[in-house]
Amino acid sequence: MKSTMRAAAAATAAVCGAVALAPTASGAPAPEPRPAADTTQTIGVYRVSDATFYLRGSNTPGQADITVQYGAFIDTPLAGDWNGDGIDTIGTFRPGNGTFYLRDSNTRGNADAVARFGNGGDVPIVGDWDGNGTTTIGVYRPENRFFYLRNSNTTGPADITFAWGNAADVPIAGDWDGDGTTTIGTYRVPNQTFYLRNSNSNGPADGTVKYGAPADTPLVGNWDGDPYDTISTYRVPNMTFYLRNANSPGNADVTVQYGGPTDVPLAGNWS
Ligand SMILES: [Ca+2]
Ligand SMILES: [Ca+2]
Ligand SMILES: [Ca+2]
Ligand SMILES: [Ca+2]
Repeated sequence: MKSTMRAAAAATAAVCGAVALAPTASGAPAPEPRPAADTTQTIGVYRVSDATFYLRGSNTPGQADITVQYGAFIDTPLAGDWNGDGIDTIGTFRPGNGTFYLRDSNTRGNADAVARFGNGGDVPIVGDWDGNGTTTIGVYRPENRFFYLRNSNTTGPADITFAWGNAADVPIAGDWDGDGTTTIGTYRVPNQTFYLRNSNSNGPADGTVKYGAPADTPLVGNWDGDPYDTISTYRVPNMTFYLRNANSPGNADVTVQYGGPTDVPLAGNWS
């Protein structure tokens, strides 16, 4: 994600600053500039039947590179950079108690952050709403079509609240315009259309893209490492990801068969 790139740039700037202030008499060679962090995301799935994440390190068919049992079978899986270190890690939202359980590594263990936020019937969404490099929590409430977004992964009130979308919409989130902040969107299942908004506020869609087939699950990711998150879908009957590198109609840029029939698709920069 863009936030990853920004964090890398900040780290590089910090190194350069330290060099400028260091005494030159030491004779120590100047460190090589660090290469920009890889912001490319790859696919993964959460298998409901065994409450396990199967994460893949490339957008190609094959075995999972990382397998992590985490959460309960009733949970909704999540992925994000909860601690701002450039790596996306796993998390879940438990509908029964409206609680997020976020883990800072893609390994088994207890949640590093637990946040009570939203109601049991809410749909979780996550993003870097304030552009500071960390992914934080949010929910979409279908009953009133309101988004509730929070800028920290802690229990507390929403920092941003607004209405958007229609009753049949599935909420999504991404950095559509590459400015470093995540904003919302929806996928309208009956007409297989993405509606994208470049600010977290009420107003018209900034982009409308027809993409996918009936029964597809929408997915958002940055598959090519440019500054933009883009739309994609996962098709359950043939367990195939249809990844697109532009927020425009067209054919998938990458097609990957991966996962199983009860799986939920994910995207992340896993390692
Ligand atoms: Ca992280
Ligand atoms: Ca943030
Ligand atoms: Ca943005
Ligand atoms: Ca991209």
